[in-house]
Amino acid sequence: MLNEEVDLFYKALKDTNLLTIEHLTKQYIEKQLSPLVILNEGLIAAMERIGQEFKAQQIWVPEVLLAARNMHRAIEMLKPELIKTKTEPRGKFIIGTVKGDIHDIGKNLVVIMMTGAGYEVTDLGIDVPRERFLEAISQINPDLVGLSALLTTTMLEMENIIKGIREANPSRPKVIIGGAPVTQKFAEKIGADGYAEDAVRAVELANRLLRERS
Ligand code: B12
Repeated sequence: MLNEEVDLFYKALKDTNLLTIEHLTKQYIEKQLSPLVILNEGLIAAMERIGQEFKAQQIWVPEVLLAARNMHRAIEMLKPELIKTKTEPRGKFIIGTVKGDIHDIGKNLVVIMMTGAGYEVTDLGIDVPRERFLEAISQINPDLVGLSALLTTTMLEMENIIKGIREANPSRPKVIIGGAPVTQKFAEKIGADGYAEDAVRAVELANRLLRERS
């Protein structure tokens, strides 16, 4: 996508009028552009700029909240396109954003892509404590669990949750983690089975882990 096109998404994310992002997203869907290109090269690239401005204290939480609201709307519009590829049931997946953290745009994208790839997904939402993960795991018996965190402080909670999961059952479920501050190295350090940097790679990782298991 051209720089000027990313500008359009950036401006639409900052617009208080929801119609702006709706019109733009609709226009790009009608152009028959791949929904993943609209998402990654348009919306996520524009959101990254907003993150940088936030970091540099050029904008504040209300503006980021506005961008998040607009991003949610655009993702809702892309959702039918993103999950079109639905295939045979692959396995059960539980996901949540860990305790203390309310960021959910990335997690919701992982939910959409995993659903599209045929996983039966249970979304525990945001600010999810370790006990809630453990309770859901014992009720649902998933093949995979996903933990999301966007803050350097809350990513530490992931280790605590993984310890609880392993204490209950050392071999099942597989645990995958993600979120902007998370790395492969961190995943290895805290005993996760895998890390993925985006929602498409999350599906590839999940498929690989389940193949290796069987
Ligand atoms: C939007 C946003 C918000 C919104 C969130 C709205 C919402 N509903 O999510 C609001 C305004 C609420 C917010 C609040 C705060 N935020 Co904020 N926020 C952001 C921002 C700008 C974008 C995040 C985002 O949605 N990115 C787009 C998505 C698509 O990307 P993603 O989340 O990384 O997800 C992808 C991958 O990481 C991966 N993935 C994600 N989860 C998972 C899970 C699994 C299992 C896998 C495999 C993969 C995976 O796949 C996703 C899709 O491709 C970031 C900046 C940034 N660069 O991340 C700051 C940022 C995360 N926020 C930050 C901060 C500091 C805060 C606040 C503390 C601010 C404050 N003073 O109150 C609060 C924290 C509130 C809390 N307790 O959680 C800092 C964190 C700094 C740090 N080092 O910890 C950041 C980095 C901004 C900055 N540069 O300073 N924020």
